Amino acid sequence: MAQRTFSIVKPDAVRKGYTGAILAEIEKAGFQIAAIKKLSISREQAKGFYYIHKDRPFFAGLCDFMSSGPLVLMVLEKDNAIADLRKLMGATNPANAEEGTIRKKFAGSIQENAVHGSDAEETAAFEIGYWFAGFELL
Ligand code: FUP
Repeated sequence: MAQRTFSIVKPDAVRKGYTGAILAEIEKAGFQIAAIKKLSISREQAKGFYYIHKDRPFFAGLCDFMSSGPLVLMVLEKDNAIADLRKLMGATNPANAEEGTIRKKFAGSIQENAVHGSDAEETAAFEIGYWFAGFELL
């Protein structure tokens, strides 16, 4: 059954002009783009999104980075979307990402790692609801 996940083309990848190439990888892998928007977010919005990491040492740097320039927010749909997107993205640290993954191709560092993808059904539901209104997902 089709499942939804939430994804971001992060500011590093947008800045480097990789948005189109990353969207092409995602579509080539069989995902439908159910909703998409490009915007700049505030540090407060980034903090709310990454709240789960609030006590981690990288939290402040991560929120600065995510609010450093425009990003592309997406809801993606396909069978097994959550796990399949994680596989397509590759490891969090691009140094450990497998050949052919988005992070291997486009990420520069563990922080500036090009893409986000939800890691579970509950987080996907939270993340989609955090960035998209119901009317944007008809
Ligand atoms: P992922 O689910 O692969 O995006 O990774 P995590 O949820 O573990 O981390 C969320 C984000 O925090 C990563 F995408 C990048 C950032 N991060 C760091 O900047 N440093 C770290 O050591 C770990 C994660």
